[in-house]
Amino acid sequence: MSLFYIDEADELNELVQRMSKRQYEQSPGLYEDLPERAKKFMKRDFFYGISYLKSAIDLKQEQIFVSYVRWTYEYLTYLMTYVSREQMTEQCIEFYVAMSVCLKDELSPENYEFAESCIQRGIQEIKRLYKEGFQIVEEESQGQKKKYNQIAAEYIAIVLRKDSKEAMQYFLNLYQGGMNIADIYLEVVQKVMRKIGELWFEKKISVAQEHYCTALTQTAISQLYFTIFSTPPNGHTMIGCCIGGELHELGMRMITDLFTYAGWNSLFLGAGVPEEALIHTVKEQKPDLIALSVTMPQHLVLCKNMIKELRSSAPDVKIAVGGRAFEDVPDIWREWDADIYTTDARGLIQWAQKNIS
Ligand code: B12
Repeated sequence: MSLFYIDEADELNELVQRMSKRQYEQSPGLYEDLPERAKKFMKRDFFYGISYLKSAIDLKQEQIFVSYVRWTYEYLTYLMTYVSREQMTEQCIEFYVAMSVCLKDELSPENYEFAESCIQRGIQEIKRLYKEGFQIVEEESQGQKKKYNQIAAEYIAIVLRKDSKEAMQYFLNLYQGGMNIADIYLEVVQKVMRKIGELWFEKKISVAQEHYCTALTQTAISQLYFTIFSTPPNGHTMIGCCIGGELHELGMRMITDLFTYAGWNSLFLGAGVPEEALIHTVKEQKPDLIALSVTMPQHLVLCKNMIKELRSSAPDVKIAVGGRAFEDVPDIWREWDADIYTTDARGLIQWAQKNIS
């Protein structure tokens, strides 16, 4: 049975319609004032909100929803600069009130109580952000870190002036200048991508610029493959993939590349791998390690279910989890029968070297 009583797309659509209607009723003048584009966004945000709330309830982790509320409030503040902060705050709170009212008949009393607690914590978070303000704070960096940050900034500048040719050479030049592959990946490329995410979030670059940077960077790192694939094999195999509809695949790709560089036979299955396809590949390849990546918290439940499936079809394989979605729930993997969670590839490789003989 589904968590919400509704199971069909039509019914979900209808629930979102009710939520939107409720919000317009609660906020006189909003319907007339809101541009058509913003109306569409608001509807989409109800869909998103429901999906995050469902994940939070399924996993009994309020933080998943609270982080989403925070993210949305900050994102909308950057997006809707034509609305005052007071109005924005009021509308966001009304949004969650509408959500709560309309969910009452859709959830069991126990789930509704949990959902209501998530929503109330989310509203408190909005009030706190309104009072205290927010901004993305650059980490103070010194020494080697500072050098890496400068390198990342230089690469971003190249990408933003659309110099594809120079970008393609950039990581190769770093390698030829003496920087090791793990540092290029984890200290430069990772930093670049996260910074690009911030620039998109703050509306300083467009969606197209963000996509261009991702595509270019994926190709530019492949210039290093001549050395990544040159390590003699160590006899171990690992499979890496992203869970369900997860599209963020660069992190997992970097992990499999670094395992390849450490001598592993690494199979990167990318994003959107059907469950049966992964199970089939595991049975066929008999890997020592499977690494599952989740960036968007809505896919955490699928990850949990996937681990269950893998445990019954390949009981001896080691299973690692990681990715941005775990940052809010860093201990949840312990309840799932996974073997390890680390925040980056270096930690996982060290763990694998110790625990897989
Ligand atoms: C590029 C990008 C995309 C690309 C991805 C393309 C691709 N081929 O990968 C596209 C355009 C598809 C995309 C789409 C979306 N994105 Co996006 N995206 C990003 C961005 C800018 C960079 C991601 C990245 O490559 N990071 C660099 C890698 C190296 O880091 P990483 O993934 O964290 O991986 C490292 C570790 O986490 C760890 N790790 C990862 N996996 C694993 C697994 C194991 C086993 C282990 C041990 C460790 C581990 O090791 C890796 C290497 O160190 C991020 C910004 C950010 N902060 O990351 C936003 C970001 C993740 N996206 C975001 C959003 C909102 C979206 C969209 C919803 C946007 C939209 N409205 O459509 C969609 C959702 C798509 C979906 N269904 O999944 C938000 C998420 C916010 C949130 N609330 O959770 C972010 C944070 C942007 C932001 N600042 O708000 N995105």
